[in-house]
Amino acid sequence: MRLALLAAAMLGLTAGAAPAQQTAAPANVTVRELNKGPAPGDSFAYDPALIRIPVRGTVRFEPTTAGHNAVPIPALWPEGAPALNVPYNQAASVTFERAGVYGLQCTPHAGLGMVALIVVGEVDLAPVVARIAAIPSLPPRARAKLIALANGFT
Ligand SMILES: [Cu+2]
Repeated sequence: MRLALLAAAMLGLTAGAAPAQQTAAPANVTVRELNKGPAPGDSFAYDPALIRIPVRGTVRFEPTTAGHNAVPIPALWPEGAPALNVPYNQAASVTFERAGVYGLQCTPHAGLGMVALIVVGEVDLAPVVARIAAIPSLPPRARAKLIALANGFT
C-alpha cells in the first residue's frame, strides 16, 4: 500500500501528501506577484501560490514586480462564483464568499507556470488533482504547478 501511494505521489496523481495543519487558515493572505518565485526553478510566480482561507476570507494581491495580473482559469473556478480580475500592476483585495477551489493565472505568464490555487473553506483536494489533469487547455508548466499545489506542495 505504501509503495502504491509513493508511486502515485511520484506520478503527481494523489492528494493529501502534505502534513495535516492543526491551525486554522488565516482570514487574510497577501500574495506577491513576482518575476522570480521563491522555489528553485521558479520564474514568474505568485507567492504564496497555494492559499488557504476560510469562507469570507480575503486575498490581497501585491504587484511586487510589474507586468502581472490575475484572472480565473475558467475550467478551475467554482460554478456560479463571481469572476475575478486583478488588473496589471495594481494591488487588489478580493473576498471569497463561496467555498471551493479557485484556479488563478497571470495572462502573459501562465505558460511559464504563473498560476495559483486558492482553497476557500474545508475542501478535499484529492478530486481536484484529477480535474486539473483533465483540463485540455492548460499549458504543461501550469498543469504541473497546479497538480503540485493540489498535492500540498508549494
Ligand atoms: Cu505574470
